[in-house]
Amino acid sequence: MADDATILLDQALRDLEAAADEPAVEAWRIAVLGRNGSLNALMSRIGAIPTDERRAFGAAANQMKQQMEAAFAERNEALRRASLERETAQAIDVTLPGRPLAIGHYHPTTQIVREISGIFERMGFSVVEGPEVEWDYYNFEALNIPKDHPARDMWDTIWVSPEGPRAEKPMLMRTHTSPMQVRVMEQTEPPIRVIVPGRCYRYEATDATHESMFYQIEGLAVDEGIGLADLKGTLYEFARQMFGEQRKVRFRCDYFPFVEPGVDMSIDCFKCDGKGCRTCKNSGWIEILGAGMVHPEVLRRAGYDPDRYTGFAFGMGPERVAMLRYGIEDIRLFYANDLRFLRQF
Ligand code: YSA
Repeated sequence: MADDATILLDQALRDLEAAADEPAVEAWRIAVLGRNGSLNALMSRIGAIPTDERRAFGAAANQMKQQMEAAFAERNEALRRASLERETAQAIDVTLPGRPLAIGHYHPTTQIVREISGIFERMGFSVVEGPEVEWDYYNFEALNIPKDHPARDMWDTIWVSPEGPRAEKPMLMRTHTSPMQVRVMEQTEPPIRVIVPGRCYRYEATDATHESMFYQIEGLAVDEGIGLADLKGTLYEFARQMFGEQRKVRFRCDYFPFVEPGVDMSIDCFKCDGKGCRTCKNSGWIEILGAGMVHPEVLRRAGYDPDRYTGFAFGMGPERVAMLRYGIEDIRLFYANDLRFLRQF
């Protein structure tokens, strides 16, 4: 009987050692320690033992049971720990180098708008912003462009009001930043020196230098005694800081109903050095802004006395400035969301 017990214990401990996972250990528990298990089967044979040996047998069997239960608990714990270690090892490999974070940067337009704004800020201009959805009044009327005036054709307008320009109070996506000239003058007394960066929208057939959504930076200076020389001096200084001394600058007469006289300013084409190419439409020049002396009628509408105050204004295309600065051949690249292009800046 005692031999049977020793054999049972040895065998059971070997089986437990061989149980490779938690279900196998549980099966072992049922087979050995369970109600119908081998330990109980051994105990049930106590009746066949001589009375004087029963006490010793009972004590030995109990000790054996405790030994098996302890071995079971230990094996269970060892398996649980091993499986936890396996899972942890799969989830985190602390020796792996970290994944590099993708670090973004400002869009090239934002970069150039900030750079241009910085140049004018150093010349004493402050930066203001205005609404992209605008009233017809500020975009056209207050700028000396009444309804049905042919000059409206210069700006291919995207209307917000469903009836278009025939609405009672027509609303549109601003076609330029010039409406902010009027808004600023309505709210401020001279002297004024502001620049207004922001998006503009035109119903435009796009090409290498025209987008339907693009930026402009408006400039406005109003004070007593401001003349065309101040306009040219300011813009020359801007061109010198932005493009360097060697770049050629061209002023020509131009027409805008809200200035008198009006000019536009071009820079010689970076691509062909002024010889003529696709980017400059064979002209050798890339126009970057329209400008002029603020029309007396615009000053009067804004509540200023045009006999006392004069001013200059300009509207610049920062994408065109960036094209000249970085040698970008097509403005449509700016908003095509191609990271191969954007990552270069
Ligand atoms: C004129 C006189 C002033 O006293 C003040 C402002 C102006 C500019 C006027 N408001 C205007 O919008 N003129 S413009 O139509 O010739 O545009 C000015 C500049 O914006 C252009 O020189 C160009 O650089 C840019 N631009 C115009 N249309 C564009 C564009 N850039 C990209 N895509 C377009 N579709």
